[in-house]
Amino acid sequence: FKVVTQSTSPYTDQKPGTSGLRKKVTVFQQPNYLHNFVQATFNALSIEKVKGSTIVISGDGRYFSKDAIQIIIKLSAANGVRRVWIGQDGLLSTPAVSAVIRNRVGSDGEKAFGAFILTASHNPGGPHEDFGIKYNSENGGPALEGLTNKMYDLTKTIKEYLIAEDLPNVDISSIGTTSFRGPEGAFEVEVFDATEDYVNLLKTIFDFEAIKNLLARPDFSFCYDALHGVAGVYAKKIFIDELSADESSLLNCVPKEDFGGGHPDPNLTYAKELVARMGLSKAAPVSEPPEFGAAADGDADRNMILGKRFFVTPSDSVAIIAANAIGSIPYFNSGLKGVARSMPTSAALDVVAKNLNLKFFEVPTGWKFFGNLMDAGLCSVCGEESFGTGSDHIREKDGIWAVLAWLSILAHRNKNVSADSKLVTVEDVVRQHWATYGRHFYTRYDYENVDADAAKELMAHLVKLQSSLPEVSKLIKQVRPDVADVEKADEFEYKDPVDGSISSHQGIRYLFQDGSRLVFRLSGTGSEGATIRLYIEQYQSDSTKIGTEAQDALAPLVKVALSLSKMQEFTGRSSPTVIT
Ligand code: VG1
Ligand code: CO
Repeated sequence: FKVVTQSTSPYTDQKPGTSGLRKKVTVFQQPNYLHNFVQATFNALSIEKVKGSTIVISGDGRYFSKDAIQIIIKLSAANGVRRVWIGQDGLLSTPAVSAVIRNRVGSDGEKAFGAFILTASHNPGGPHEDFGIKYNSENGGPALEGLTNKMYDLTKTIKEYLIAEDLPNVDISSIGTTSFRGPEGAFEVEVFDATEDYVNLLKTIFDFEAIKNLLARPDFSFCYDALHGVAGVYAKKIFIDELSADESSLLNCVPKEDFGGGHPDPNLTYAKELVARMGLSKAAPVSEPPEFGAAADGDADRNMILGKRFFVTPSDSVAIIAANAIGSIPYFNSGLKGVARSMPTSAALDVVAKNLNLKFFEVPTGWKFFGNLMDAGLCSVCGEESFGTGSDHIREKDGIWAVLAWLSILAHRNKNVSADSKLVTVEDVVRQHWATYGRHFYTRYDYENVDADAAKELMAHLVKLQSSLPEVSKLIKQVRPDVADVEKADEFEYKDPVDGSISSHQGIRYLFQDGSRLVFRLSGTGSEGATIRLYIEQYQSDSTKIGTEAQDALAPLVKVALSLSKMQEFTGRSSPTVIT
């Protein structure tokens, strides 16, 4: 093939958000839009480093992925990449990409330098929906802000890109290697089994035999919903082939370009089928729901864990995994190096860390901040309230890992429970946890696609309010005299303990005297308008009160949050789009 230098003009909107660049497919289809971003990434990495390297390109299979993969192959070839690795059909979950970067070794001993992950995660897919691209670095984790800022700067001035225009499209549907010759020598495209590296890694972490025995119990039943995302590929391999679960336990496990028209976000609103099957839908009651249910998002890094008629909040989930890891999960048998959560995630994990005397970190929203801690050996288990849980086995959150972690805990708890006595259930595990550590009532209100200026004004109003706490307390007392006073209010800022970098404006916090918290943030993953996230949390250690319904327990704080922020006044919304 020949290398052609094409001239191009910059786009002004290519700033990566919380997790890569996410836009409508139609935006990505503009002339040179994807080309510019990929070339800017290569330039930011430095062309010397890109030359001769191995790069992974794959994603969740959403609409436009197939076209994007062929374009990125041609750009990679022209920029001197030596080898491209692609999961069969262009599919690799985000955690699998991380595993491939960290663990896959090529025929001549080489490893991957980085990856382009093609996904917009939990956002819908299709010709009129979202596409996304994210670059992951050599440690298997999302590019850090230093790199993404550099990429963004370069997209604003880009004048040309290099492309191998005459390189034929590569067949990515079958496993095998295709070789080409360019001006600088050989260029290879290797298509491999998407499950291989990832499943091998998971087998070194969990006791598959113990999980298999749990799934085989007559009193246990299981259900997994991939919401037509890429998790389906792994679910078949792991739950059916490896763990011998019944085919009928898989829902929506065929990956689709448009996720079957759904919203591939594993929460109580969007994972409707699973929620109904688990007996959590008032409109569609079922007589005998499964004991365990779980769902994933489009790129399979998120998870939702459900018991029979029972929802586990993601903030509780990470705390419970941390509290039970040792003994249940062989990978952790030598102990936990530390634990971490994102700032808006509830403090349930903090209490576990304190009790078990573990190192603890609070980082801004987005998985990239956990990576440095893990690379430095400071953190083993971490999580976010947004249905993200994971560990230092890779540098991304991991949806299937979380499911296997829960199954491991249940297997361990039921090890000595015979099939004719009562099974220890998901609900039992959670209630016992609350009884030991207290309960953090938690809810998140999302206001999606709000007018961007209105959202900014609301945030500015909340920051301004922070300058007078007596004033805030007065306002609160007018609405709910039973709510505690605000003790501290600020904008969260994080100093990375490893590299010293500072991330500011990471969310507006109101911290109450009784440990309750209100947090306000603007989403960095949307593709139009603004999304306001309101996080509400209250701690309860009184054992007679921990059984209350979350929405009832939190009602006073919700009222305070809506009134302090003047939500309806600024946004015109009387209720949120999604409550989780
Ligand atoms: C959201 C979540 C955040 C998560 C991010 C990426 O970001 O709140 O916790 O890390 O999505 O998840 P934001 O900026 O919209 O609040 V995923 O599954 O899109 O990689
Ligand atoms: Co995701």
